[in-house]
Amino acid sequence: MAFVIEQIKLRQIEMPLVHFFQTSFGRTYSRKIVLVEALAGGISGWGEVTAGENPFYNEEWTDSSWLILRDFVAPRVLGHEFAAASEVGDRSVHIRGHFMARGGLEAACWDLEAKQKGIPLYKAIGGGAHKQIACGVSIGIQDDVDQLLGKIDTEMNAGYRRIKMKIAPGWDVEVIRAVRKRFPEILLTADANSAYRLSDWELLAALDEFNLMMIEQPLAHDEIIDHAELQAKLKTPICLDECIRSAHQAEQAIRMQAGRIINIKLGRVGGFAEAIKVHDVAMKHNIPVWCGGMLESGIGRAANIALSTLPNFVLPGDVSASKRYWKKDVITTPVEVSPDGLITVSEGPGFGFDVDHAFLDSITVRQETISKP
Ligand code: OSB
Ligand code: MG
Repeated sequence: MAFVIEQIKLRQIEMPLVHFFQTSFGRTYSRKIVLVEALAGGISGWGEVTAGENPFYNEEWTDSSWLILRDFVAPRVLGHEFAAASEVGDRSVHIRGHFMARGGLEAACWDLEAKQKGIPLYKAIGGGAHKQIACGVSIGIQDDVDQLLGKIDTEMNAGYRRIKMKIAPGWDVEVIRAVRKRFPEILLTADANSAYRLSDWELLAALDEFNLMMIEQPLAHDEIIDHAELQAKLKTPICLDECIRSAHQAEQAIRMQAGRIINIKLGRVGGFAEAIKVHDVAMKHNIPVWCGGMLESGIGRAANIALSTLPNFVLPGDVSASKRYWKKDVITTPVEVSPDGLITVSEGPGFGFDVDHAFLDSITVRQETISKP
């Protein structure tokens, strides 16, 4: 079903997190999120830009995504006839980087297409292999070890199936030792967000004794070759996050044995079309994937749920309940997780939730509607 986007609405919201979130690159108390609404024929599709508040995870941040979308992506997409949402990304492939900005609009177009067809987003993307999504949680660096142990206890009791803890120099071997002592059996992973160098390999090899399911992105954000060298020295599987920005890079990383698991993030790879390709490349090579999170509002969260229904999403992801992040989410019914750690996929049209417009307006700090000149 073809569509022509008549208007694009950019909206920036601000929402304080229930608890701060700290990675190796910094601490966040409040999110500044850009939401994208794509309008065609009276239908509106919603997407979320997953960029952070600063260019520390990758090069993008809230403000850069706004400008890229307004000045470079929207003019290429408005008024163009698309035969399918899968073609939207192609209109801005000439832009270097800025995948999260581009991915926010791309995701909005998939939601639009799904609503046009009257089907759930997960069906529009060819998913549906899982009707329930297995959930893990990502727990940031805390003020002290007791606070971390308390958080892990809370999340295990809530039913989550896998605990990921953030690590950084000074918050690694001894902290993981303390976690393992208290929780010897849990599925445990560690995410370094690029905090180490290959020369730190002995410290990373010291983590082998803790039976981690994986160690995520230990080395630089754009590094594949050193990860291959590191993986050869470790028993623990490496999971790649930051450095996989396309299916081509996924294929190269797999070929080089730079890791044994891939974390797919919708924004990081520029949207659904590329995320599906990364998924397919990994599946072809028997590399399991899971869905990463970027502290999304309900709109991005719903997109992650749809993505997670593709068949090779076989490991618990970082997609968890709205209430872990927000006092109140931007969707009328929050994302909930069952006591056995599952999210049931919505059968509603599009992304499967209703936007709480009044609440959204109350937390909007800027808004701009872009139409074809
Ligand atoms: O590396 O997965 C990451 C949040 C911000 C930036 C990077 C990462 C994360 C998370 C959060 O781990 C996952 C979540 O949304 O809960
Ligand atoms: Mg990560």
